[in-house]
Amino acid sequence: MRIDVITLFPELFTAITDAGVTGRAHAQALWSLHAVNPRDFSQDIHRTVDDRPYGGGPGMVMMAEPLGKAVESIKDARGDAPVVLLSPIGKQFNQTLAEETSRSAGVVFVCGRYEGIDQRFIDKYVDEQWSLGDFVLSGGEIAAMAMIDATVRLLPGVLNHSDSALQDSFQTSISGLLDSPHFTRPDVFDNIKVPDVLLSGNHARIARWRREQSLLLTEKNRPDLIRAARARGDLSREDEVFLGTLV
Ligand code: 4HQ
Repeated sequence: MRIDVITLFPELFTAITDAGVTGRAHAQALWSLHAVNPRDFSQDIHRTVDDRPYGGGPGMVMMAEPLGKAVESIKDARGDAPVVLLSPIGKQFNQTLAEETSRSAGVVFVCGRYEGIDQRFIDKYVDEQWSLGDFVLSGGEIAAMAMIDATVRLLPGVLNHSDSALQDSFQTSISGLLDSPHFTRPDVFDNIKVPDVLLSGNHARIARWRREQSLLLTEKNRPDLIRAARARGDLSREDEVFLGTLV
């Protein structure tokens, strides 16, 4: 997978190219990152990329021309990958969008800074707008990195244990329930013992216990996800009995 980013801060992306699961996958060439700095396409000696807003008001606005030239510079390399602007007005990113992106050839992320971006750039070049959530960031870079991380770990061959992506919280393809709690050695910590069932060696009982913990945790923290799982037909009669929906 090829990911392009248009950013004034390309060095920030070493957080995902040089560390952890995404770093290992990058070293294995399972994905590549191509950062383009709009400052390199500025027209003046000061390498200006922002200016004061027409009509007045606080802060600065990113100029259309350096951003447009940055996108034009990757026109041939990006193929038909969509140009995605990180913005709180966009579609909220979620696991389904991460899955769809992981099945695509790539994305061009445009990371804004300052108060905003000249609307003429957005109208001419941007195909979609995606949001990390309902909060205000100082730049699109952290949002883009979160989305790239969620996407890259779904690529074939990235996770060493083939099941771990499927078991994670929010992985909609298994059940859309939250993950059950995890424990490792020692078996007693701060006078608290690991649940006996996990030491029993009885894999059917362990699987049922984990399912019930998922149901409990999801009912407590995200009852909306229980309703969605029920609507999809993902809850068994046994699950419903456990939740107390049935006798
Ligand atoms: N932005 N999800 C970048 C965000 C944001 C979000 C506001 C986009 C600031 C400079 N991006 N500008 N939420 O808050 O993606």
